[in-house]
Amino acid sequence: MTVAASLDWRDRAARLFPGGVNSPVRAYQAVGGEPPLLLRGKGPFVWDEAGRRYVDYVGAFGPLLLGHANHAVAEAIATAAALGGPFGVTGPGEVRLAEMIRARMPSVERVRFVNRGTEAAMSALRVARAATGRELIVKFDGAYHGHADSLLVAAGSGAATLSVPDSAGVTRSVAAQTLVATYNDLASVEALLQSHPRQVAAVIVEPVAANMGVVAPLAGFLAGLRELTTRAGALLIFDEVITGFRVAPGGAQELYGVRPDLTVLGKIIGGGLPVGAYGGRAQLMDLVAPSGPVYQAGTLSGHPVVMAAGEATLAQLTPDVYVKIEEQSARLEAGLRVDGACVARVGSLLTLFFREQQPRNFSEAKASETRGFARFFHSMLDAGVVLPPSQFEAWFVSAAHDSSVIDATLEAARG
Ligand code: KE4
Repeated sequence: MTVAASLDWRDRAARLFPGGVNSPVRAYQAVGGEPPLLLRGKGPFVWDEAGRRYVDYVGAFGPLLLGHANHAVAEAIATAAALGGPFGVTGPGEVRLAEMIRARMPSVERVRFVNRGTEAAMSALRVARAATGRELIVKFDGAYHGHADSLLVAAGSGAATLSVPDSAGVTRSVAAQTLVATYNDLASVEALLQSHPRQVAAVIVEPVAANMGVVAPLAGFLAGLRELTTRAGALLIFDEVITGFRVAPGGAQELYGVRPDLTVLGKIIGGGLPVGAYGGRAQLMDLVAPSGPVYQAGTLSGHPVVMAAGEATLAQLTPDVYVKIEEQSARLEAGLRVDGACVARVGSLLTLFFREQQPRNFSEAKASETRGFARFFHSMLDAGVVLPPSQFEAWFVSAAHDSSVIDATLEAARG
């Protein structure tokens, strides 16, 4: 494609989509410059309109744990698409994928497929409110659970506080039902639960925070949340949209040995196609229509092509694949030496923070030198490595990132 042609695409996109994009992070506002026009991907690589190849650490922001255009996933999609549908009734693909999820995450006794993580998180909150008869929820400053109104709130100080909306169009009354605590700070959660006795329906947490950059749970944090919520009669919801089937075969709940009441899923279980799911204890999930009074529905939920992509993905995630991903991710972490920056990593999730110490919460993450990150981002892009365009995103290492790809990445980072 000629440069003129690619400029034409950008001009047309700018006139069609808000900010020229269909999701804000893709506009590169946090790092500046024009996003490349990427037309093809295979394994760990993507190519732009001029045929330039990049090592890709965006990985569709998490779904592509097997890399781009995985052969078995692409075949499964083509086969399922050729069979027509969806048919408006439950199909074998939904059953098979749900059984694979449950086999890996025993806490998910029942599950409902939806079409994206936002929908899954929103629905899980509805179940929690119905199950407890309570209205308030607790989330963590810097955590992202999709763009449902009640989850688009910012903390004030980051300590226990009532919230104000951080998006136009979210009403103060909706935001006021969301309380915000500080990640890795059990006291901030306890303070909220004590100051709102018998009012909190659930605490929702990214068990490994990945939307403030990667921030690991401190020892005892997740177990502490389990204890605090149980004692308060509130549900514990793990948002495993990113961590699910990535940080371990059974996600963060397996890695840290903490069993949530409800789990929110997405990304990897769709193999790169639009998907979400929420699930948990049967007694809770049987509250969902048509077996119970919690209404939730979706035209394309459980789409056979999406189910086939998810099934083909999970089927390839064998123990030795996790070992390989861990080895390569550890090599990347060990080799990344950038002045003024430190590496935070959990499994194949990694962030290079432009600060001296790994942050333990969003306030510390926000103190990173984001201009330094932007400079680094562009130096890597110029060197043929495309990173997520924000200091507050995770790099996603895939099973396709082999030693030669990691070495090329480290070479690029040395500048
Ligand atoms: P979706 O509605 O975008 O499928 O999922 C929302 C969501 C829920 N929970 C967690 C932990 C998430 O990370 C996300 C979405 N992740 C972002 C990237 N950090 C999606 C990228 C984007 O918004 O374009």
